[in-house]
Parts: sequence; structure tokens; C-alpha cells
Amino acid sequence: MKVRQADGDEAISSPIWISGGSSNQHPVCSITTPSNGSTFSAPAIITIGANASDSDGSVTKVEFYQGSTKIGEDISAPYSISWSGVSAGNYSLTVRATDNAGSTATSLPVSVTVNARSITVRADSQTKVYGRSDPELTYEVVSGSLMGSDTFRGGLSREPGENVGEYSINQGTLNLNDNYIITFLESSFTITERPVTVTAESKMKNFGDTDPGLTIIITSGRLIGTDTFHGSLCQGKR
Ligand SMILES: [Ca+2]
Ligand SMILES: [Ca+2]
Repeated sequence: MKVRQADGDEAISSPIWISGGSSNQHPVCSITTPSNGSTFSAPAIITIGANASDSDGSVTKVEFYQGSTKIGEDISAPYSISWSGVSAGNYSLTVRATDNAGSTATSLPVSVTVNARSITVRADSQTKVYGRSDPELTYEVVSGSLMGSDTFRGGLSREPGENVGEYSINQGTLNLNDNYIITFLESSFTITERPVTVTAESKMKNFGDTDPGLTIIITSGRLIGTDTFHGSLCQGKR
């Protein structure tokens, strides 16, 4: 731009671009794919395609947005990007075209939904003998699958208790990232009776003496913690 100063000298500024000047037509653009309301499964790879044109010049770039966040651009037709690793959620997509004169235009938005993946996990049923330590609580995926390098976090837990009986195995802290909805199927944890073999010790007495105390010894297995035998032995004739 040339400027005449008060003293009559002329100065030349660096170039000034005037966006959307009256002589330049704005470009036009629209999203061609995905269609409005499309759904995907997380983590999604979404190909976004756009048309863009400029009636009195050329399109120099098309930028792709999710909300106000730019997710990519393409400088040559056909205009498209692959948006990958998209988490579950709702997104509003737009494209913005720029022409050779620096004028821009933004498309109408397209809404897409990325759904969390369904996965069903079932606890394996477990048993242990009374007094033993718990086996590892394991599970299996009975429907759905993990994507890529996704892994489970945390682990199962069971209803507390150490006596003989049946307890439930529940989800505990087992979890996945927000791209999944877990359905958990509980299973049972059974504590079984502990086998203990006892043998009465042989006793003798002389005729007329009082009976000696009858005693037992454990010949296989053992008692747990402070457990004791109840009741008493009876004597029979042999
Ligand atoms: Ca133009
Ligand atoms: Ca291209």
C-alpha cells in the first residue's frame, strides 16, 4: 500500500491482505461423510470427507474441526482425513475452507456419536478347603472383545468370610477405560470342609481301677487357628 505523507513523500507498506474483500467470492464447503447422526464403536476411526470449491479462485486448504478443536487439514482435493482413536462421546464436526485470497467459509455441522463397546465378563467359580489361602480370582470374557492394546485394570473380590459355605465373587475393582461398558456375571466361591482324621489312643486299666482319660490323636490333616474339637469320646467294649 502506498501512503502519501504530509511532507509529500511516499511510503510503501508491506502487503496488506484484506479478507473477504468485495471483489473476492468466499469458498463454499460441506462435509460429505460421515452423514449427520452416524454412530461408531469406540475407539473409532472416522473418515471425514469434504467438498470445497471457490468460484473465482482456488481452495488452498480445508481444515477439519471437532467442536472448536482442529483435528486435521488437507490441502488438495479430494479433501479428507482419518480421525482415529476417537473415544466414546458425541461430536460436532465442521470443515473450514480457505481460498487463494485468504477468505474462509465454515460448513454446516455434522453430529456423530461414538458408542462405548459392550463387553461381558464372567468370574470363574472357585473352591478352597477351609483354612487354606484363597486361590487367584480369575475371569473370562464371554462376549465382546478388547481393542488394540486395551487391558483390564484392577481385579475381582469376593464376599468376605472364612467359614465353610458359599460366597459370591464380584467385580471388585476390575475395570476398563471409558470406551467400554462392562456387564459382569458373578460366580460362587465355595469353602469346603477340611478333612481331619483322628484316632482314639489305646488305653488300658487294671480291673478295679478308675477309667483313664480317653484321648485322641490327629493322624491326618490339622486344625486351623484356634479351632478345637467339641464333645468327648465314649468307651465301648472290644
Ligand atoms: Ca475466492
Ligand atoms: Ca486430499
